Amino acid sequence: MMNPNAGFGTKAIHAGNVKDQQYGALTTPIYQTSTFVFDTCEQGGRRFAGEEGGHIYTRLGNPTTDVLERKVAALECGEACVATASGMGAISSALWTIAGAGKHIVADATLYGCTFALLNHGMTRYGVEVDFIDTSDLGAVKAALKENTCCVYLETPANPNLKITDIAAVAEIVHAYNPEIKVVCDNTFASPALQNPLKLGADVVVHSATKYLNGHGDVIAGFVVGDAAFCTQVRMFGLKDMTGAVMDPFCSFLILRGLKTMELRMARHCESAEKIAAYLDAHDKVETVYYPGLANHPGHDIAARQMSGFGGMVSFEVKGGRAAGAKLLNSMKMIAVAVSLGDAETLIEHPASMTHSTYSEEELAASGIGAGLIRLSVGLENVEDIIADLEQGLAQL
Ligand code: LCS
Repeated sequence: MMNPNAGFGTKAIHAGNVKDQQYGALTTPIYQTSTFVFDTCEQGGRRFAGEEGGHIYTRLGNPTTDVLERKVAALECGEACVATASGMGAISSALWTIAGAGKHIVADATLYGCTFALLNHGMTRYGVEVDFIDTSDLGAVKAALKENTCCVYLETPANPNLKITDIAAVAEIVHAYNPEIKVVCDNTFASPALQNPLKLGADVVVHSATKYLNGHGDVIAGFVVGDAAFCTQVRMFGLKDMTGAVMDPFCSFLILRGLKTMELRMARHCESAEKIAAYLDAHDKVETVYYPGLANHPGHDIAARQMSGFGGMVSFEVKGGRAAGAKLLNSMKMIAVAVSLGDAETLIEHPASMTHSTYSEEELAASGIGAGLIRLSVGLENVEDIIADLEQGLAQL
């Protein structure tokens, strides 16, 4: 039995593991099977009826993925977890479990582009009402709640401008209005190594595990974490019937492997990002830096309270706007021009034309996503080498 007070690194390695009774394997084996054989017809019936445990079919559960789900639940301090084939699979499986025609969702206006599209262009087609607000404005949160509100959805730090929302304050306002409303927090940017939204009062955490949780840029994956009853609904309806976005057992294995070093990786991401944010902030070719670790960031105090580190993402605008930003991207020698984040490699991208191209120009402006904004995912290379690449690029502007 795992000590519930064990540290993050220990849990990432040991929580949820099952001793291999057959061969004594140290690492969790990959059960690369779609289905499971029943002893009898009656046993199959009992498993479908939920009268007996045991596996049925990998869309409903798999032994490799079970270990990973228990581990991520432990890391997020949640009762249960459901693994999915992508972050969007997690978000859509959770939201289709919560919402339906006639229901109302309040969402922050600054979201990953495809989450924004799902809410703005997808769910509204099926009779779900969605209002976009600024969840860092607590008055706006209070004013947006209605009788049919079923969910308040936010990211903190938000993709791509690292806006910070006070999770505890939002949860308090929402639950005082109606305890049934689910506060859903996308914890992808912080990761559970730096922030646990459930401990701050959120009801549900969603993740793109494509990012820091896996950490090696080789899978697309997601998680939903919450109480056991909600996760069962997600597994048996949102995931099983609505999206079918199930994690593959080999992907589960890769994430189990990646998680073993997560605490070390996050410490390095944070340390380097803090240095790079300070370097950019002092650079005369740089207009603005968005990093919650900088004292001039509007969410700095809240971030210092609700996060144990400021994360590995740094966004900034260079003088000369969008054209100068494009020139900087094109001049990178080591840093890769690519979307995604949380990998060992440092990645740089232009949200307005890439990750957030689902927003119209007006929506970008209303959401505080500048046309020239550049987003940097600080990798695990030596920080001097990352800064040297930025330096040679900035020198060309
Ligand atoms: N939530 C956040 C905060 C994200 O950044 C992403 C993907 C998702 C959910 C969706 O996860 P996926 O389905 O891709 O696993 N963000 C990306 C990004 O910023 N660049 O490329 C993908």
